[in-house]
Parts: sequence; C-alpha cells; structure tokens
Amino acid sequence: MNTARENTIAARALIGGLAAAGVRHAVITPGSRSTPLVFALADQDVITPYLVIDERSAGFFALGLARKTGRPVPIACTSGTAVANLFPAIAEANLSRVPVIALTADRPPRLREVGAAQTIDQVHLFGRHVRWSIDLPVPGPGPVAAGFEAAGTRAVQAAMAGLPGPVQVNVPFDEPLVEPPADHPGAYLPPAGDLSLPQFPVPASPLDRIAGLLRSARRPLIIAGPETGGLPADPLLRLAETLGAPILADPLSGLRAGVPDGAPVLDAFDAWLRSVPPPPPDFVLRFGAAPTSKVLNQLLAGWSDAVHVLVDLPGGYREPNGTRPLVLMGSPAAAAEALAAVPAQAEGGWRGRLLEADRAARAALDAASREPCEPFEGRVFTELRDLLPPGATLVAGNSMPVRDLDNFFGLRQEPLDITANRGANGIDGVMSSAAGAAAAGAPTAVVVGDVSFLHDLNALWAAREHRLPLLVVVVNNGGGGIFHYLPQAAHTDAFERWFATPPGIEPGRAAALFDLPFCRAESWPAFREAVESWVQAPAPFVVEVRTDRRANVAMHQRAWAAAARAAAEVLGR
Ligand SMILES: Cc1ncc(C[n+]2csc(CCOP(=O)(O)OP(=O)(O)O)c2C)c(N)n1
Ligand SMILES: [Mg+2]
Repeated sequence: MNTARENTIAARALIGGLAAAGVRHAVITPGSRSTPLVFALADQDVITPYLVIDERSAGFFALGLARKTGRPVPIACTSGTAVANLFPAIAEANLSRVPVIALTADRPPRLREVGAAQTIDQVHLFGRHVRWSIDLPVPGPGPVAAGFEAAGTRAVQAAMAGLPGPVQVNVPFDEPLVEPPADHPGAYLPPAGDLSLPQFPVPASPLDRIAGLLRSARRPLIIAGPETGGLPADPLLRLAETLGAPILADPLSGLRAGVPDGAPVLDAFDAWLRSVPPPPPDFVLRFGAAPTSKVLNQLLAGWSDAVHVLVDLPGGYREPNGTRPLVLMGSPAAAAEALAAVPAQAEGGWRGRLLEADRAARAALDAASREPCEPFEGRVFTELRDLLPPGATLVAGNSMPVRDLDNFFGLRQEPLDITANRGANGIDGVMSSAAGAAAAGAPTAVVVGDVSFLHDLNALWAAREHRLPLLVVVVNNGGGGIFHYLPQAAHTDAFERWFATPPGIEPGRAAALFDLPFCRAESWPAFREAVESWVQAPAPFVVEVRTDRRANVAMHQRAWAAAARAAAEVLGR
C-alpha cells in the first residue's frame, strides 16, 4: 500500500457514498490538492462532472444545477482561497435551501498553520452557513474506505434532511496524490442509489388550534412565497377552493406557470396594492419565504388584527415582518391537505373581487408594457412569458429583473420553472446559477442587469465549454437602475459615481471574448426573432436590450399608476 493508492481508495469511497445516496451531477474545479477527488469523479460515469474554472462561478453553477435537479451537487476544489471562493454560493444555498456539497481538499494537519503553501484555515470555514461540516482524516493504511463512504452518504443526508442546504466535507490528502498512469486503477462503478426525500406530516396540536381559528375566517388570504423547487400547486389550489381564499403568488412560488386557467391566483398585486390596499384579511396563511414584493411585506406588517399562520418545514422560520405568526411545521403539501378539510366561511365576493381587480391590473400592466416608447425593461418578461417553450427555465437576476418579473410576467398556463437567487439577493453568480440550471438540459433563459452581467462574466465560459442551452438577456441600462428608486438618487453628484456605477462595457465584446453569438435587439420584433431562433436551437446566445435607466423609472411609475386605476375601478374606490 502507498499513499497515492490510499488517496485513490478513500476518494473513490467518498464519491461512492455520494452516488449511493443519489448524487448524479458534480462540479470540478482545477487544482492539485484535490487530485484524488478529481480522478475519482473522472474515472466513473454514474455522476456527470462539469468543469468550471473559477470557483466562485463554479459554486453558483452547482447551486443552479442542484436547485434545478432537486439533487445534491458536490463541487470539488483545491485548498486555499479556492475554498473561500465558494462562500457566496454557500451563503445563497443556505438561505434558499439548496443542497450543495463542498468537497474541499486540504493539506494534512501537520502542514496547517506552519506557513505551508496554499494553506488557509478552511476547516469549518463556512460556519453556520452549512448544515454540517466535517474534517475527514488523512487517508492511510487500514480500512478507511467505509468511513469515507459513510461521509459521502452522510453529506447527502445532511444536505437533504429537514431544511435542505449546503454542507462541507474537508478532505486532507498527503503526497504523492496520485499514482503514475501505469499503476493508476482504471474506471470503476460506484453504486447508483436513489435519493430519498423526507416528508413531514403536520403535528395535531397546532393544527387543531389553527383549524379552529380558520373556521371563523371571513376574509382568508393565502400567500405563496418563493420556494426552491416550487410549492405544491395542486394542494394549494384545492385549499384555496375549499377556503374561498385568493392566492397571492410570488413569481418564485411555482404558481405563476403551469396553473390551470381560472385558478384563483393573483399575480399583479405588487403593482396595485401599493396604492389601492384591499380590505384587510382576517386570516393570512403563508407558504414559502417572505414574498419578493416589498409592498406586500409592508402590508403584512400592517395587518395586525389578522391571524397569521406560517407553514414551514421543521426548523424553518421566514417571517421578517414582525407579524408573530402561529407556525405550522410540516411539508407544505401535508399542511395544505390538512387545512383543506376545514369547513370554510369566507365572505361572499371576497375572493372574486380581489381576483377581478387583479385581472384588471394585469391587463393594464400588459398594455403599459407594450406602449411604443423607449424600450421598457418590464417588457422583457411579458415577451418571454409568451416565447419560452413549455418546461423551459427562466432565471431572473436580482435588482430590477426579479421585480420586473413580479410585475410584468403575470401568469401562464404552460409550465415554466422560474428561479432567482433570492436567499441572499446577491448580484454575483446570477449567470453561473443559470448556466448550472441549463446543465440539467432544459432550455434556460436568464435576464440579468449590466452590472450583474459584468460581475459574473466567467459564466459565459462555462456556457461555451458545456454547450449549454442558455440564453442570456442583458438588460443594459448603463448601471444599477434600481438605485433610481432609492433616496440616494436625489444626491445627483454622488449618485452616478458611487451608486449607479455605469460599467461602460459592451456585452457584445464580452460575448466575442468567449466566441458566443450575440445580438443587440433594437426593437421588440427583433427581440422576438432572436428568442424564437434560440428556441429552435437552444445553445449559448447573448442578447442585449438597451434601455435608459431614468426613462424606465417614469415608465414603471406610469405602469403602476395604470394598474392601480384599473384595480380601483373594480373595487369602486
Ligand atoms: C454581491 C452583491 N454586490 C452588491 C449588491 C448591491 N446591488 C444591488 S443591485 C445592484 C446594481 C445592479 O445593477 P444591474 O445588474 O445593472 O441591474 P439594474 O439595477 O440595472 O436592474 C447592486 C450593486 C448585491 N446585491 N450583491
Ligand atoms: Mg443595470
């Protein structure tokens, strides 16, 4: 036995444990210390490995792939700052509950804290951002394989149990890291086990109390917030029917696409609730994370006479509005099914009027987004709603894209998987997350601002390398358009330099750097043509839509005002 062979055996056992627990995709980043892990991933074909060079991008790529497939995605990296570069994606994965497994190669303990090359304190580096982390022993002679295999399986369990999330497996390796080719064992077959997903029934005691309160609710409201993998649409729609409750559906809830015509789903509320507040609900039932809509969060905080109920998995708590909710712990489907048995008492017309107001507001928003003036950023989503094929993925960047998604996408009957990095709301890694989602195979469109585009250019490399079915729509408004809606916009001198920060880059030249096809859509027919051509043959493609930040503020305000007028008319205000 020699060190290199021991490394191989241990690394293969670890990868075997991951495969046995249901892992099917992985990300590899380059480096030397991680060599045994890289060979263990490259020498088998149960888990498909993707190479991504930059670890920050790779972390988000793993996040996007794990979110899309619902399975944990391990990412192997070398020691040192490589590990720290995973942090943004780990932080997002923690908050948005995505199972990413950092396999971080390390020096053996005797080389830590003694000035050895490429060695940082990386043990438990991610602190409370991971569900579990372990520093494995240095592989040596003797029966280490069982322990490494168990660590792989356990990493998956920790990433999927209760609240899904990231984990870190730190793996120290001694040199020599790998045997010469003549002695290196060839391909091997790890066990391809399947993933088991825990389901949580709702406990009887809070359920009885909540059901009692719900029985007398006259104006019940369901809020479907953002949820990784989407909330279970059918149980929620059945619940809405039995309660006579409308559902305010966040664009990231899974209820904005693939829902049947006539479903009691409101999708325009962010635009009209700000100026036409509805009669206060007396029972608010929340699923998923806090909504993207700031207006809705503010209203929630003000509905202090209502009973607030928060449904979440055991250990989850996502309520930043101070409503002091009753918490019903369990799987959303189990909770919805249990509550659907409660006999309803909703006021006649309560749901119908809100739905009618919302439909009128939606029509007004659609019309406003199609006004023939300056290119309007919101229209990107009205167009994509109609253009993306069934089963595609739509990723919205943070900043204005996710807000425009909320306001201007509306609803569609054909299925579409809509995601965004809304755990930590970073503008880093937006395109890499989309690239990772695209690696799962479905055509994937990402809408990203120009500053966010610059932040994550390396994603274009991964898109080209893996020939991903990825459409990048860059909304180029020459800086951070979102800041125009904030008080700092009034500080005109400081604003452009320190907040708007126009990057002054040409997305077309960035695309050229990566040999990717590019088009600047100068009109909406041209935009449609570009997207339609991509739908015919999905492959990496960058489309730029140039807009004017200032003009877009005014256009948003006009659209919101039109939505509010339409809703007010229905509600007789
Ligand atoms: C990693 C990270 N850095 C900084 C921010 C703060 N931030 C939020 S929006 C934004 C500007 C984004 O500009 P752009 O991508 O062009 O989108 P737009 O506002 O124009 O829609 C910045 C810097 C953040 N959310 N995440
Ligand atoms: Mg911008």
